[in-house]
Amino acid sequence: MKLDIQTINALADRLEGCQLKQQDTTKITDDHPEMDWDDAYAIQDEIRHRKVARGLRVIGLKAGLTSHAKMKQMGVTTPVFGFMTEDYAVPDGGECKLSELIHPKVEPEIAFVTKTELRGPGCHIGTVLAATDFVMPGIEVIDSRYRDFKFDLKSVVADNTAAARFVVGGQPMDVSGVDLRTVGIVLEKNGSPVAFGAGAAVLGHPAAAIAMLANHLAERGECIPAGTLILSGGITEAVSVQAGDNVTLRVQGMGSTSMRFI
Ligand code: 0L1
Ligand code: MG
Repeated sequence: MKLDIQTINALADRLEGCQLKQQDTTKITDDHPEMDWDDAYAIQDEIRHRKVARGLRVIGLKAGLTSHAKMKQMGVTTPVFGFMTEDYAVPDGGECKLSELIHPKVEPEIAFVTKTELRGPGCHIGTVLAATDFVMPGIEVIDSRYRDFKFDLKSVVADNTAAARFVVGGQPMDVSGVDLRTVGIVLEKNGSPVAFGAGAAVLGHPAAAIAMLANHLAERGECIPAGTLILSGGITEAVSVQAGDNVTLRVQGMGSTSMRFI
């Protein structure tokens, strides 16, 4: 690690402060170019500790930047991992308040729920499918705390991968009933299709993103516990939203989930 604990704490305060006050900031590597990956995840960990200390439960994990469309959109090459607390969950068909966010965008994703613990190293698509209880449609609302979404990978890891809100719903499906590579998705805004894709856009198979997450956690001595909800990453580019927008994700064979921005 290159940063001392006082700097890690100050950066966690800065980033979480931006989230809580709906303010943006410049990317933190501008001020700390020496920052390494351990520093970036340590800042994210500090943000998680602050939320848990305020009584919020961590209710899910996420992989981000897992599709070539997203990587190209953001000019990066590697997936990143983050967490979601209970206040990020929007009920299916419910409302998402723009006044609590900076400049949100939505991403169509496949959500996994595990039935057994997943512990790396060495996790692969097979171990992930064996440990999966069901999959279902999920929309992630990302809200980078960085001005104009200008960041690099370490800055986005420190910012908990822009996690902000999510909704899951539709028809939960056993993984034996679906080929997650070829499953089709349509993201609609106000009834009009705005993005299309198939599961394979995520690292060739969405379960590969979950395997990468498990192997990443293993390097930190952690695992994915049974019963964990995990968003596997945007299948398409992220789509901007405004007040009044209704966003629906339809996934082949799994129904739909939606939210409305107010
Ligand atoms: O979920 C994700 O793909 C993370 C995205 C983080 C970068 C962004 O703000 O688009
Ligand atoms: Mg995402």
